[in-house]
Amino acid sequence: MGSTGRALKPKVLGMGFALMLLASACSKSTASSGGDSGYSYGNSSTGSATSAEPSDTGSAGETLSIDGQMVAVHGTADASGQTSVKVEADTDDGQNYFSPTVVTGTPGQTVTVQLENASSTVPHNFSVDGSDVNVDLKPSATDSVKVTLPASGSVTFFCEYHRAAGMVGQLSVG
Ligand SMILES: [Cu+2]
Repeated sequence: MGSTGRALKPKVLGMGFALMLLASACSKSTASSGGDSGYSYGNSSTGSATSAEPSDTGSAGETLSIDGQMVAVHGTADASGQTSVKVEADTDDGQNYFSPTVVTGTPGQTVTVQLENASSTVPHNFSVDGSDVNVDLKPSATDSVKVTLPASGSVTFFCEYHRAAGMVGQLSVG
């Protein structure tokens, strides 16, 4: 009995893990910046239209897997019971993104997406996977388009110019 020569095999941490640690250590912290949302909606609209506004509730560095990519979450908006929802396309420090990243609502709900390209220099686009929704947004342009939320699960919306760079979001029903 008794085996001899038990080799010690050092366990090497994966590169990916090390990178994750690095990334979380570097996540930008903009503490104590009150009221930096930049949203200011006038109350001049008439009628009973209601609009969901993105809620950017802290949690900096939150990511979500959308369209097969890990993307930074720039807020979530709940469109349940609303007739419209605002979605901004923007570019910050070379990063192209939508805000909110996730729009939730009820199964099959139709909602008007009020689009705004918040960048004054970069053209964007709003398209919904599997539908004919495809809206070009010149710099600083606004537009609106009706979308139908899925019967279940979620569908991807994306900028057709920056989809591969992670400019994607999600229409999702609970
Ligand atoms: Cu874009």
